[in-house]
Amino acid sequence: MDARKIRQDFPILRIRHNGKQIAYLDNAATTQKPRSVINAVKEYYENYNANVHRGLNFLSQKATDKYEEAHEKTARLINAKNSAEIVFTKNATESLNLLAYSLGEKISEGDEILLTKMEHHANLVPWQELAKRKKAKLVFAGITREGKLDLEDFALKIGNRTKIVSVTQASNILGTINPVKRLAKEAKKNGAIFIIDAAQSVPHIKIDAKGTGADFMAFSAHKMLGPTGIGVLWGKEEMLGEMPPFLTGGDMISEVTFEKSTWNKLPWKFEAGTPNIAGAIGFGAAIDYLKKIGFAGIRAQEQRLLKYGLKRLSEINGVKLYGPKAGERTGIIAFNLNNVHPHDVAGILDENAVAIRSGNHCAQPLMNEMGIQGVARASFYIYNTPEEIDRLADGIIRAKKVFGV
Ligand code: 7TS
Repeated sequence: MDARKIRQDFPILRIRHNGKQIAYLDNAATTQKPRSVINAVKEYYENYNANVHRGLNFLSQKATDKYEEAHEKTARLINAKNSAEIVFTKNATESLNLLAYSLGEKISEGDEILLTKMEHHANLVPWQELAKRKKAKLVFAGITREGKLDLEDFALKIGNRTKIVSVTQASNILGTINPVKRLAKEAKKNGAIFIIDAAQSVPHIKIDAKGTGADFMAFSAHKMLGPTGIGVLWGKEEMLGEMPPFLTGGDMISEVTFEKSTWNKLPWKFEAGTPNIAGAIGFGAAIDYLKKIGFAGIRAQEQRLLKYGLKRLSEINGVKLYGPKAGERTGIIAFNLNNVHPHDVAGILDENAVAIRSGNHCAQPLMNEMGIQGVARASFYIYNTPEEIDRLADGIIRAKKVFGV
């Protein structure tokens, strides 16, 4: 894998800010798009824009074929049984909301929903709302001082009242990779539904949906080179088949009378209204691009960057790093610099065209648990280079001088 060559496929990486070339290190928020993805979207709008599943005209047929092909590519990417198991949503957040709504039927007063203390708000707030509606209880597995999931606590918190377990596969702050296969086994032993928030894992590691033992998985295309506005819910066919739809209206029905309706087959039952056709087609092109590189190469490259980044940043006096050691995490480095607010660190880096993110990263309870207000976060992807990490380190050293710490 040659990051320098890969960079040439990403037009945006040429742009300059304050006279300096951009070093984009905010990939956990969203990734940049290669020309093949941009062109696939453009091609659709220029050559076969039409609605899907609606017209017999040749444009609609081509759009439908490409839209359905994107479902198939996604199914193959994560090793789903078939494309009936792939529901396109707006993003991981919508996928998780769909589950919290649609699985709500199975929840009664006193039931427990088990999450972890490292969840993104997207895998917390929908469950809070469900718990409120059904008078169910939210339970949280803790984290260790190293920033790993406390497996003993997880085992203690799961029991015969647990109906749903929903866990992030990779933390968006600590980078921690959770042993989802093992957690799924424990959930199943207790008769619970097991859900994976895979927003930070599918873009970075080879995923085997069938093999994990999970029932559902949620992720977003925009964190893996695809367009914004397109997300995925994978679910076991028999589970999705039993569940009521989340949104209702056009395309998700089989037959409609004035009195009642019946539902379309999977996955269309869960895709009401005109979907994000361009987004899905762009996502298909993103999957092709990632597969050509291969996930073994992607992971190895990210680990090289991570190790180099951890080394460089640990050499700077006053930098505190969070999260487990390399090998047990993805290419994310969360850090703080003495008493400097993370927004101020990010501001100094931005002056030098080094783009990171700062704040609570939509995981405010985790920040509270760690006893901090926020962190600065650099996150890597296939086009990043060690030179960009040097610029990150130089920027932090400059921030030290500016703030006199
Ligand atoms: N789950 C995790 C673990 C995430 O990191 C995110 C987004 C989501 C769910 C929600 O994804 P969305 O596409 O529906 O918004 N995380 C981040 C982040 O860390 N910085 O910006 C967005």
